[in-house]
Amino acid sequence: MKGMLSPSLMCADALNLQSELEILDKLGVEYIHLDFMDNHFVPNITLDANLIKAVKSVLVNMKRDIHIMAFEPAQYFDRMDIGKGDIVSVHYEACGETLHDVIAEIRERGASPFVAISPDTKPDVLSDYLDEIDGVLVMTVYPGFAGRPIVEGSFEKIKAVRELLDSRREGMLLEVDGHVSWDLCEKMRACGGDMFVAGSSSLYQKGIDIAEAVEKMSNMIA
Ligand code: S6P
Ligand code: MG
Repeated sequence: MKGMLSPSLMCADALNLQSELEILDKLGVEYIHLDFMDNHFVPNITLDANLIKAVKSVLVNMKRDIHIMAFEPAQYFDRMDIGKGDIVSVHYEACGETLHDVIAEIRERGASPFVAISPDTKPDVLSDYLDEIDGVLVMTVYPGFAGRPIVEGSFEKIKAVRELLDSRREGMLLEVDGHVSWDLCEKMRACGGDMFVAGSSSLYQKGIDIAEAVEKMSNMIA
């Protein structure tokens, strides 16, 4: 599977989101990463559900990659207008016993369910869900904020999740989210990542030319 980019909209220029989205779409970027937080599961709030819905009207080719860092995530699905073509990641740690139902609801809406795991969660917990999901989002920083340092052991964790996914069936996606920097993205790819969330450690560094940066990073994770 070729490596894919998912730039993080929470790191883009908040006063120019529409033009930033249009530029990425025209450049052929595969996904736009949309972080939703409830200020409880994580101590922050970023993109709001109405904004995540509104993004849909601007996209031509790029698909939404929605990462919900919230308890009871299904309550937001209508407001985000979740449907065909979307990837929706919900956190293992936030869902408890409801996770099977939440995954089923994402699937019923025609979207692609992923389970996200925070740095302290072991890959083994994924086993019960692998037959129901299309991929896993591995957090390589503690969720809640951009610009955080990578958590020790993240490369080994990407490798372990890759092995787990491949042992179950072909074509499952592994998304890496957190400190996907110029220095680390190639190693993350070599460890088995397919999709890479690009934020303040790469595409959204100050003064960068976005077209050049997208091309450079696409080549690095090809
Ligand atoms: C963090 C969020 C991430 C960030 C991304 C930012 O809770 O889920 O998607 O947007 O990590 O990238 P960086 O390079 O600043 O870590
Ligand atoms: Mg995220």
